[in-house]
Amino acid sequence: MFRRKPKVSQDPLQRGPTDPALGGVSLVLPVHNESFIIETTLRNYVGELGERVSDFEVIVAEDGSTDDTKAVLERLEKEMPIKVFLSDERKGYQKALKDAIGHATKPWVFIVDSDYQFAAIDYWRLEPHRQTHDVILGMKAPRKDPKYRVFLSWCYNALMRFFFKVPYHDMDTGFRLIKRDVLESIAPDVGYMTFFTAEFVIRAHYDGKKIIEVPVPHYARKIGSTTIFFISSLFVICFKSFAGLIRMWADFKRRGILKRGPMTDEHKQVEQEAKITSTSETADAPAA
Ligand SMILES: Nc1nc2c(ncn2[C@@H]2O[C@H](COP(=O)(O)OP(=O)(O)O)[C@@H](O)[C@H]2O)c(=O)[nH]1
Ligand SMILES: [Mg+2]
Repeated sequence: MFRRKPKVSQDPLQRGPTDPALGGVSLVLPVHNESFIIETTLRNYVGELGERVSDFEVIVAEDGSTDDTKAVLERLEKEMPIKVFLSDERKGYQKALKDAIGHATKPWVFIVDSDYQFAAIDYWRLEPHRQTHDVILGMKAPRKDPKYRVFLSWCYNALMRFFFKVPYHDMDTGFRLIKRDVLESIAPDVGYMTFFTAEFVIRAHYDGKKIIEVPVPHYARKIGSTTIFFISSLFVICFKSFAGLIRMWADFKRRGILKRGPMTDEHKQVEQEAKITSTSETADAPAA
């Protein structure tokens, strides 16, 4: 139960250039009411990665902001290589992220919270794992958020480990680099839990994808406040998250996914053969 605290590696960072054979990267930034910090975030990420990642694009997914975020983005779009998508209505984090993934065109998608709680330079901690993994999660080491958030997140991750028997410790991270085809195949199924990443990680795990957690530094929010975990709505968020977790667990149990464990190549072959047989049976069946 108790483990040694993960530590950020002190090895010098190899800051690109990336190997073009690994494919380009779409940086996706979900944004809601971040007028004071979004410019800093974008300048840092474009400055650090723009020239060093071969074939790079930036997708900004703004979502129903009621402050000046839209105006700031419209100004920045004229001078920086970014693609901005604005929405008048707030879709919510999960839906906004699913839509934003649809705009990404590169083989890898780097999804990062836009409030600069993760530094652009720490992308290079994830990069070496592109050779061997499908989903690379930046594990906050340590998390620099108010104590109640650290506690809630610890409980949430512990519950997910308990119910789903997964080995991960920071499944709701806001710093993740994921193969686009994996995102595209799994993201449409995400819907039980309130947010996105934790449910995505569990589904990817059972789909047999290779997942790694890499410790990265995390910084306190410099300006603005959380737009998701307002203290006033904490009870409702916790209740909804737990209810979603239980419904997903019941669904996985009913479908035998928990018993089966993560898909192996053998499972995939059996499933493929079953699909071929059922389609050929349908084709052979006489028309009614
Ligand atoms: N697209 C979109 N982004 C959101 C929404 N709510 C928050 N965000 C963004 O999601 C990221 C994480 O939100 P934040 O409130 O900082 O969550 P916390 O770090 O977990 O406290 C930030 O970049 C926000 O701008 C939303 O409704 N839609
Ligand atoms: Mg934040």
